[in-house]
Amino acid sequence: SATNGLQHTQSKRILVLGGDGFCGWPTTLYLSELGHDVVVVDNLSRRKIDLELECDSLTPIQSISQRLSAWRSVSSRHVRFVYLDVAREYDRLLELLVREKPDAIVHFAEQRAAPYSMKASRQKRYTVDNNVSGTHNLLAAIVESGLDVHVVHLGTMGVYGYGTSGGEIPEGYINVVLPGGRESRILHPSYPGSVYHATKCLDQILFQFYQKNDSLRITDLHQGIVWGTNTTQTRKDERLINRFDYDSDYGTVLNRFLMQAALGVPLTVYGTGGQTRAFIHIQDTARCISLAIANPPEPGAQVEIFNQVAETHRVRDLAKLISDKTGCEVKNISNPRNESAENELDVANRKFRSLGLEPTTLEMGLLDEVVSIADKYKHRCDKSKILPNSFWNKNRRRECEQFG
Ligand code: NAD
Ligand code: USQ
Repeated sequence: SATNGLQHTQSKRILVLGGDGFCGWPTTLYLSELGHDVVVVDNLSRRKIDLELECDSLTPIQSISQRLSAWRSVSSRHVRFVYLDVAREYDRLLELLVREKPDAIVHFAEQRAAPYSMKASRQKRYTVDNNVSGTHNLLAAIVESGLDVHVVHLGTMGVYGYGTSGGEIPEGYINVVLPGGRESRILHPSYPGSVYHATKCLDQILFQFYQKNDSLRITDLHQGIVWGTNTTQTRKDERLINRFDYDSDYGTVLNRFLMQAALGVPLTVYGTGGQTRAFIHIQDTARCISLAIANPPEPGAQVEIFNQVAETHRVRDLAKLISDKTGCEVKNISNPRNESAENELDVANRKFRSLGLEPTTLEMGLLDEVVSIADKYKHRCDKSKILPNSFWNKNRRRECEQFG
């Protein structure tokens, strides 16, 4: 139900930065349905990148004003929209904070595709400028406003790196003995695998500093790969439909495989498919964020870090699961990325479980729903956007061009 794990929530004023995006839109609706007063803040840059890449969401997403008026007609709830660039319009951001006096700010407003961030220098620089400035502007504006706001940031499992750590990945921190014998609790070492993932590591350091210096209250959610498209709220009206990225830059692996199966084209497994990753369903993204909002860190407490993941899977096992289900072919292609070919992954997610989250897993029928959405809209797919066209370095590009 919409209130899964949320018995004690009181209504709050919430800004959702990046609330027009894939995770932000369903989260906005979920928070609004729970009775919070929500304002979406977005510069629509994701829609502009669609134009740049000459690609579109597989699902026919509506403009932000159509989305909000549709939500008003189905729910009688009013969500406002502010068109604002968090990374470039500091003064307007500060004014917005002072005017709205939010209790919580959910921060999704970053360039989030690893392949896009590796395309060329322009996209590398844009990703760093946009993500790091956006996060820093938000923190500086909160300090300047003098408000006590809880920041809930969407980070990534990718900050921990893949293939470098043995054993269970803890939730953010590790206890170490420093040279000289001093004991310390420090952030888990960062091992980013792309320029995008590196910006999330830089965000972590900014959070640590602003917590220490200004006692800001911050929760950083290290989220795994999100799959699925619709939620209980976006299903209420066709005009509320969520984004579905399938192209090689923005489409994430499980949704891409499900869409490829619906189209009847071979599943694009990069390399051996031995990469193990963490996954979470889009409905649980929204649930986790509302749980985080309901459980802010105490003033003065260390940055709260949750691993926002439901389960882990190996890429080739996902391909086999979908191939067994649908009969589609699996194709191993050269890996455009520079990443470990094989890795194990064991992730702690006890904090969200202790707050009552019962995560959705792959077995629970939602795979069929994604395939049927992909099937319904497959006429909108541009097949030329499926194969990789961003490469981590010159060698990867050469291998992909030579061997396919
Ligand atoms: P998305 O690109 O669909 O949404 C991001 C939104 O932020 C877009 O609407 C975009 O227009 C907006 N935005 C970007 N820069 C902005 C700026 N400077 N000012 C105002 N608005 C800006 O991405 P998503 O999939 O919804 O991801 C949201 C967040 O969750 C990201 O920070 C991402 O790193 C994190 N995350 C996503 C996934 C996933 O699988 N999708 C997994 C883990 C973490
Ligand atoms: N992969 C394939 N075939 C494909 C697409 C991807 O084999 O067609 C492989 C990739 O090589 C990679 C894995 O699948 O090993 C995951 O790739 P992805 O594109 O699904 O996910 P990733 O690039 O890691 O990024 C996504 C989101 C990002 C978020 C991250 C969470 O785009 O915003 O931070 O998932 S995590 O991976 O846990 O760091």
